[in-house]
Formats: sequence, structure tokens, C-alpha cells
Amino acid sequence: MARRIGVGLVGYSFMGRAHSAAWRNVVAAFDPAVVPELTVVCGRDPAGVAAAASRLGWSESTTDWRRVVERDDVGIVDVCTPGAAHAEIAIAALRAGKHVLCEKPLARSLAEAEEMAGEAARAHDRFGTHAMVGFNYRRIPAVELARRLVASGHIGELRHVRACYLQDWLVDPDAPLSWRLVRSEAGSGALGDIASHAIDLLQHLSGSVVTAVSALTTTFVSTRPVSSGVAGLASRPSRELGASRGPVSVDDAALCLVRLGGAAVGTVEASRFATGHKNALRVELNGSRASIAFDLERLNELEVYEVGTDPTAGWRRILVTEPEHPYLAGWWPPGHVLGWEHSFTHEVADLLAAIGATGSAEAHAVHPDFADGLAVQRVLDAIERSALSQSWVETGLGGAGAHLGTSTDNEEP
Ligand code: SOE
Repeated sequence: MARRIGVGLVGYSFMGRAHSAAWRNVVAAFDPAVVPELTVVCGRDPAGVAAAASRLGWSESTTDWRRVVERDDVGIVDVCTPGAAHAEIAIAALRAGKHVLCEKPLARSLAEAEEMAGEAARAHDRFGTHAMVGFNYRRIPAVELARRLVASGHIGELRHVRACYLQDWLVDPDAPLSWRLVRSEAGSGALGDIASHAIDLLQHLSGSVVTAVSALTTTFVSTRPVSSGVAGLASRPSRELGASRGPVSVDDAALCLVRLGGAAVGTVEASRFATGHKNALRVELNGSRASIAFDLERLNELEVYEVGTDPTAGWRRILVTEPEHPYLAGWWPPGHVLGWEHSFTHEVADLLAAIGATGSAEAHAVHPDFADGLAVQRVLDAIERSALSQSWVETGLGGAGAHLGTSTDNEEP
């Protein structure tokens, strides 16, 4: 009989719902060696969290995250809170010997991320626990196929990486002030929230680290209506006369030139003001032999262009739904497409596989771990310093020729 492991989820709104679905569905598609039990969900509002527990499938609810961390029947603590609570909860869970899955960006600041990564390394040595960061887009099948193609040398020598994450939920100046717009809660704005995904993918897909950046950040709307309820991406604008407004203390957009290890160069762009773009994450890599392009709005597809002399050559669209493609074997017949939420199911499947293999001959790390989260945080920090000083800033990651040792495997596509 499969081993069982209790999961304690902290936070039950947008990300908490996405993670709940992943924990519920992972068994059906992946038959993991360790089976998760949805033991307890935690949130600040007693009625809200109790309702969430019954709607999302959790056995119990609590308003005290410390009760989650200290329970013997919880083996994994899943942190889906706003950024301000990541460090405290994750560190307490690691000290208690729990595996941790923490939403991205890992922390609000470089110092906080360093502390978390240090604690994760100590916990791994002491208890053998895993600490993973929720850069879920790595686990879209087309993205993983792209990574394998690059790692196998298919695109040749990498020259350009272009990563762009565009949203438009703040275009209206009366969109409410959510926690995502408050520096003490979120750390930064579009930068930490969505450029972090773009940077993680850029490093993950290229296999290189960002060594230096030249960046600008900007805030287009400096005050917004204070909301009485929980404000988020889907909140309605508030135009009540006389309603109080609070300061926006983070960036609305961040743009950046990057140098990678080796000769490659790239760009990162993130905005919450890209009118018409709802959740558009695009990454393109240009190599000496081929190019690869991914677009989240067509997430079952990967575009590939190969250099050649064939006059009919051009960009090819690969429908990434075959059972041989990454993560697809347990899902549906070819052509029966997956969606955004499946990336979270794949994320927890990989975490459970690593937990299941602990102590065996197949023992392996799971990425992105807190060290990978820290690597992204170094780039975010360098971007803020570059924007402030209006100059190129080194990230401190590697030197010329620096490469990441963070890929899952280097299987052939
Ligand atoms: C909000 O901008 C957000 O939900 C991010 O926080 C997520 O990480 C991203 O996947 C979608 O947009």
C-alpha cells in the first residue's frame, strides 16, 4: 500500500485554490508512491477558512498556522500566503522537519531569501526534507519539452533569450489597492510577481544564470482606492465619491536587459498595464541552429524553427499532447489539451516523487528548490538596484560561462 503524507495548506484564496486542486487531482494522473492527504487548511477568517475546507476538500480548518506546522500528521506545509508571511511560516516548518512548498517569489527581499535558503539547506542535512518554490510554469509540458531540446543541444549555441510577462488588471486607476501593491506585503510589484516567473524560465530554459542587468522600473498610478474586502486580480474598480485612497509602493512595470553566462544576451519585460494582455507569458530562445518559442496563451503548443536550406522551411507548431511528451502519459488521449492548473498538479507530483524516493537508490533533489528561488531573488534585487542607480549591476550569480546546475534531468526529448 502506498505511503500517505498529510498536507497542511496555509492560504486559501487564488493560489490556495490552485494548489488544492493539484493535491486533489495528483493521484488520478500520476499514481505517486506517496499519496497526499488534504489534512488541514489555514486562513485568518474562521468562517471563510471553514467554508474553504469543505469546498476545496480539506478535512479540517484552523486559523493558526503554528498549529499546522507542529502537527505530527502533517508532513508537507504548503505556503500560499501573501509574500509577507512566506519566510516566517516556511522557516518554522523547515525547523519542524516538514517538507515545504512555497509560492513565488520566495521572499520580499534578498536578505529574507538568503535566510530561507540557508534554513532549507540545514533542514535537508538534518531531516532530508525538500523545500520547493512554486515556479509552476516550468511544469507545463511544452516548457519542459523546450528545456529538454535546449539541454540536448538542439538549438545550438544560444544567442538571445526574450522573456515577457504581460497583464492588464491595473489599467483602470480605480482598481483597488490589493496586497500585491504594498511593498511591505509583496516586496515588489510586477517585478516580483510576474518578472520572477520570466526570469526563472529564462534561467531554467537556457541552463545559464543572469550575470548582469540594466533595468528600469516604473509606477504609473501612485494611489488607489483602499478596499474593505480582499482585493485581487478580479476585483471591480471602486469609484465611490470620497473613498479613501492609499499609496502604491511597488512598481507597475519592469524592463530589463540581461547578460547570461556565456555569450548569450536577453530581455525581460513585465507589466500590469499591458492593455489587452490578461496573463501573457512568452519566452523565446534563438540559437545558432534553431529557435524555440512558448506562449502561455497557447500552452499546449511549442514553436520551433530550424536553420536549413529547405525553401519551404519555417516555424513549426508542435502540439505537445502526445503520451511521450513530458507529464502527458497519465492524462488524456493525444490532442485532449491541458490547462494552466495542470502545471500545479505536475509540481506536486514531482515533489511527491522526490519525497517518495528519499533514502532509496533513486533519491533526488526537486527543483526549483529554495536555492533556485534565491537565484531569482538575486536577479530581482539587482534589477531594483540597477533601476535606482540607472547603471549595469552584477547579480553575483556565476561569472562568464556560468551555468545552472538546477535542471530536473537532462533526458532526451
Ligand atoms: C498575479 O499576477 C498572478 O496570479 C501571479 O501571482 C501568478 O504567479 C501568475 O501565475 C498569474 O498571475
